[in-house]
Amino acid sequence: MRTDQYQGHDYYLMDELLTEEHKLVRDAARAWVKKEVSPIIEDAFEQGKFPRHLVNGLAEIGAFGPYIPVEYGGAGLDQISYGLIMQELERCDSGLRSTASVQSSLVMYPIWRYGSEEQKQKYLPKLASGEMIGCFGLTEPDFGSNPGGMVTNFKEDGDHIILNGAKMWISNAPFADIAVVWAKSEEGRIHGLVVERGMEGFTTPTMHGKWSLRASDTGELVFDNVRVPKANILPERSGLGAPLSCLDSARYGIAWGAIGAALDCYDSALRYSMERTQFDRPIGGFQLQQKKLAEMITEITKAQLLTFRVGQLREEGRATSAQISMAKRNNVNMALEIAREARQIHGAMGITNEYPIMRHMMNLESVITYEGTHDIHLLITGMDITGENAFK
Ligand code: TGC
Ligand code: FAD
Repeated sequence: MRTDQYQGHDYYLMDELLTEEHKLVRDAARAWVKKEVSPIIEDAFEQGKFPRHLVNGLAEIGAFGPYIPVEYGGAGLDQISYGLIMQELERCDSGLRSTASVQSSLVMYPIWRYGSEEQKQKYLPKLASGEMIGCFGLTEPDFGSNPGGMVTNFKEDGDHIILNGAKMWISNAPFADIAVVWAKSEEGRIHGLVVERGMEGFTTPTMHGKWSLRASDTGELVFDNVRVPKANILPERSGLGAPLSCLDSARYGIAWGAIGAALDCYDSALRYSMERTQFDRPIGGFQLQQKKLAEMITEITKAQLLTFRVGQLREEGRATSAQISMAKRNNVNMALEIAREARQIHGAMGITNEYPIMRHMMNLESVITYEGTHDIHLLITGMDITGENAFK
C-alpha cells in the first residue's frame, strides 16, 4: 500500500477566493479521506463493496446534507463548501462521492425542498447523522435518458397507495433504509414518495458485474404491490421537473467531484514523472511528457474557475440547469481525458493498483453516463442556446 501523498494543486491561487470556513471544511474532508479511506479504497474497489463503516465519518465531515439547514441536522454550509467536500471525496474515489451525493442531493434535498414538515423532521436528522441511508429511484430498465417515460406507477387505496414497477442502476439501493422513488399516479403525473425498507413487496437486489464504481453498491428497486402510506408522498411538487431539479444539485456536486479525480491523477502523474528515470533523466524532463502535464493543469485550472463561478451563481440562486449541465459535462470529460493521459505517463505501472489511475478511469466511465450522459448534457446546452429541442 502506498502512502497518500496528495497535496492539492492551485495554479491560479483559487484559495484566495475561499473563506476560512471553506478551507476548514475542505481540509477536514481531505484529512479524513487520507486517514480513513485512502488506506482501504483499493481493497474495497477490488472486493466490489462500499465500506459501510465509513458512514459515520462521512456524517462527521458534513458530507451528508452539507447545505441542509442545521435545524434539520444538516451542516448549514454554502454551495462552495458542498462542492469542496465532493471534490475531496472524489479525489479519493468516485464511489465514495456517489454515496454522499445521493444521500445529500437526491434524498435529503427532495425531502427538504418538497417534503412536509413531518417528513423533514422524521427523515432529515437521521439522514444527516448517517443513522439512515437513502437512495434515489428514477432510472428504469427501459427509461434512462428519458425518465419521463417511466412506467412505475401507483393507485390510490384509501389512505395508502399501491406501488408497482422497478428501478435499476440505483446507487446505495442494496443497503438503503429508504428510497425516494419517482412514480406516476393514475392521472400519469410524476410524484416523489418515500419507500421504507421492510414495506411488504419492496426488494433491492444487488447488481453485480460492474467494472466501474466498484466501491459503491448499486442495485434495483422492485415494487410488487407495495402499500405505501399517502403521508409518504412528497406534497410540495409534482411533475418531471421535481426529480430533475434534484439532479441539478447532484450534477453540481459531480462537477466539483470530477475536479478531485482529475487532481489526483495529475498529482500522481507529476510525482511519477519526476521519480521515474529513463534515458538517464526523469521522464518529466522530456517535452512530450511536459505537454501532457501542462495540458492537464491547464484543463484543471479552467474547470476550477468554471465551477467556482457556477458555485457562486448557485449560492445566489441564479445558476441555470443548463449552466450546471455544462460544468458537469466539461469536468467529467476533462477528468476522464486526464486519467487516460496520466495512465500513459505511469507506463506499465499505470495499469496496477499501486496507483489510483485505472480506478479513477474506470469510475469516470460511470460518472460520464449517470446524472445525464455526456451527449444528453450537450443537447441541453444546444437547446439552451438555440431554443431548439433535439432530444425528440
Ligand atoms: P422536459 O420536457 O424538457 O422537461 C420536463 C419538465 O422539467 C423541467 N426541467 C427541469 N427542471 C429542473 N431542473 C432541470 N434540470 C430540468 N430540466 C427540465 C422542464 O422545464 C419541464 O417543466 P414543465 O413545468 O414545463 O413540465 O423533459 P424531457 O422529457 O424532454 O427530458 C429532458 C431531459 C432529457 C434533459 C431530461 O429528462 C434529462 O435530464 N435526462 C437525463 C436523465 C438523468 O440525468 N437521469 C439521472 C438519474 S439519477 C442518477 O443518475 C444518479 S447517479 C448518482 C450517483 O451515484 O452519484
Ligand atoms: P440510455 O438512455 O439508453 O442511453 C444510451 C446512449 O444513447 C447514451 O450514449 C445516450 O447519450 C444516448 N442517447 C439517449 N437519448 C438520446 C438522444 N435523445 N439523442 C442522442 N443520444 C441519445 N439512476 C438513478 O435513478 N439513481 C441512481 O442512483 C443511479 N445510479 C447509477 C449508478 C451507476 C453506477 C450507473 C452506471 C448509473 C446510475 N443511474 C442511476 C442510472 C443513470 O442515470 C443512467 O444510466 C443514465 O441516465 C443513462 O441511461 P441509460 O444507461 O439507460 O442509457
